Amino acid sequence: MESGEVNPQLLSATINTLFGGGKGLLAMDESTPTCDKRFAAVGIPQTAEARRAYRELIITTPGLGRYIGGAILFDETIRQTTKEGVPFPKFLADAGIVPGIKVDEGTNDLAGHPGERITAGLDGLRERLLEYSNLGARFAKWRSVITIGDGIPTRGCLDANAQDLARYAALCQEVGLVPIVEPEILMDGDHTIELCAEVTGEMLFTVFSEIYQEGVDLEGMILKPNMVLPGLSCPIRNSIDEVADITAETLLRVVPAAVPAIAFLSGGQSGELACSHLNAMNLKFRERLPWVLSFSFARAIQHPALEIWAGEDTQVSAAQNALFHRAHCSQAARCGDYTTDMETTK
Ligand code: 5MM
Repeated sequence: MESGEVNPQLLSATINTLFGGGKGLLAMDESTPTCDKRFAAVGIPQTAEARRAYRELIITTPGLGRYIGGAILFDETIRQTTKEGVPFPKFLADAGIVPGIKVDEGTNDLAGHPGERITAGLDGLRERLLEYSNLGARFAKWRSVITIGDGIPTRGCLDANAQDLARYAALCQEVGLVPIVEPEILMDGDHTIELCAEVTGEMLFTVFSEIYQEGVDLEGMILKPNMVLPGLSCPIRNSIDEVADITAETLLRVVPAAVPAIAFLSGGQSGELACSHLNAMNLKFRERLPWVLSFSFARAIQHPALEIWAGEDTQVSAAQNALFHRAHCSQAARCGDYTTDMETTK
């Protein structure tokens, strides 16, 4: 193959491994500031060694590969090793979990658009992707952040973020990495679920327009969207079925059937709620979904484990049990087999 040519078989093989057997993804790609914020909230020291120890706890959870097909790492994490000196990507691969990498460099204010953000990281990305590939990554992730508020999002913000997502995806495919395209509509605000559906649909339409224009192979990418939810301070709270219906219908209108998999972010929902929503979509829309509908949760899988661990060596095993349980529930939801009884019969 010539340089720059996409290898669709390689991309498809990676995607099949990520989602085969009803599995989904574990996002453990918190940047250092985000990880430190989560540590500070439960009183864990914010050091590189504590971050390493926490990520080791996660990836050495016995049997995690039964439910998790791929784990998204952060730049610091992909270079770290277990206590015994095994590089994290190798440990994951040996456990049957495909290593992936977050390649965006966070968000900045979007010039000329007060209150809106643009994701950084395209400069030098081709070279970084090659390095990550050499470190063992087989897929990548880039997150754009869209806020709903007074007069926002603007068309300029949607266009700029969608174009960067598409350019990132094309660069990934060129080096054989499967791109996860993550346009996140934040839950912050008092907007209704209907407004979230409108903005989510508009952003996804814009993203796929750019993806067509950039020549991205639809069969060789993964979409990581938000679920369609009311804003956190919206007084109207919607039922599980309402969220499932409006989310699935929004996606059915705009996501091409050629895309093999959709893996939701949890966005700050509890593990139980995120699983209930995902499960309802897989149950109610089983006959209509052209794509795998799975998960790429961070907080909805990790949060209970982080609280139990709290930086204490003696708590590692209990924390791993909690992580394993959330991974199991997420996998059940991805198959439409989750019930809240699973939460009481651990
Ligand atoms: C939205 O965040 C992604 C999914 O996490 P949740 O399931 O908790 O919503 C997550 O992969 C995120 O992109 C990473 O944690 C990196 O976040 P930062 O803010 O550190 O770039």
